[in-house]
Amino acid sequence: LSATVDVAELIARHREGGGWAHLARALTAVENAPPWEVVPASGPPTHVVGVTGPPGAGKSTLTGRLIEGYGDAGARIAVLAVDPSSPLTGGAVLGDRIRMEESAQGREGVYVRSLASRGSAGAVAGATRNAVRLLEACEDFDVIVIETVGAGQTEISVASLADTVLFVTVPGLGDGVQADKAGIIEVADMLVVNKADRPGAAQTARDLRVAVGRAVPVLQTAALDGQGVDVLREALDARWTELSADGRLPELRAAREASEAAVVAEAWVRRCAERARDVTEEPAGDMRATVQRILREAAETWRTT
Ligand SMILES: Nc1nc2c(ncn2[C@@H]2O[C@H](COP(=O)(O)OP(=O)(O)OP(=O)(O)O)[C@@H](O)[C@H]2O)c(=O)[nH]1
Ligand SMILES: [Mg+2]
Repeated sequence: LSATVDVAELIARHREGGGWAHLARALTAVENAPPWEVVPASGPPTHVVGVTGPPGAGKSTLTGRLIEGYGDAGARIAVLAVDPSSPLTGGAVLGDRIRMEESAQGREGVYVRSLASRGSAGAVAGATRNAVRLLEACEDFDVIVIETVGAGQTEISVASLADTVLFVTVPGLGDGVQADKAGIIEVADMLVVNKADRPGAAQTARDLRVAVGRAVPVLQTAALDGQGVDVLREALDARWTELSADGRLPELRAAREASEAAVVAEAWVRRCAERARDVTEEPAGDMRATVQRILREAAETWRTT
């Protein structure tokens, strides 16, 4: 990263021990960096779980339970709560963080952090990807959870960073899912009907199975009292063991890298478009010359980074 902060150095210092301060600084650096600054992948792969779904489905409560479950099992877990800063979800993250920090309280090897990313889907996904890379580089975690709220393309871009995409919904939302054919459901690896203490959970689970139309585990949880969370954790671990054993992981990660390239490209194009807009505000701004200059600049940057 070309920022004033030496991320590699911070990670090295984190690994020497001494709390979370170095990691926190490194994460702040990537949070503020443009998405085309790519933290290189390093260290052995860590299971990255993307938790997503409609607002209020119980993602944070469920993640809190996972923190407790993994913590009790002696596993180390990092959680990134991604706030796409849309008007719809603004402010959600603070409450999330409080809920999850309650679960994390007093537990060693648990790191919870919110990532307040601004901008396009590409920008948010870029910052999240870099944060995940940092956490992986720490070699300090067994699981990395990314929680993101249902928010269209941003949700999909962020979830696609995960090795396992967990879609959380609630009883009664089975029909809405059917309309989501080209959406998040398409990339989900596991579905959870949370709030199973409410009526209709089994029916929603059946509707989901039909709507998805492929072999994807559909689980039921009641995160508030912790029911079903152990089964979920076992399913997550089983998937990770399988991915690691059957050779699919490198394939999956390669696909993830390809979508990263798209994220970086998207961020670049947007930046160029913004610049073009600025310049045309000048008197008699010459659009064609501007575009040519931007493309030349982009090409030079691509060549050198
Ligand atoms: N009845 C019931 N309520 C639940 C359950 N899990 C979560 N809740 C409640 O649902 C509300 C939303 O929970 P959150 O965990 O904040 O949901 P979220 O999906 O993280 O919400 P956003 O991040 O705002 O999208 C809270 O009031 C929880 O206490 C459950 O299993 N049963
Ligand atoms: Mg939440």
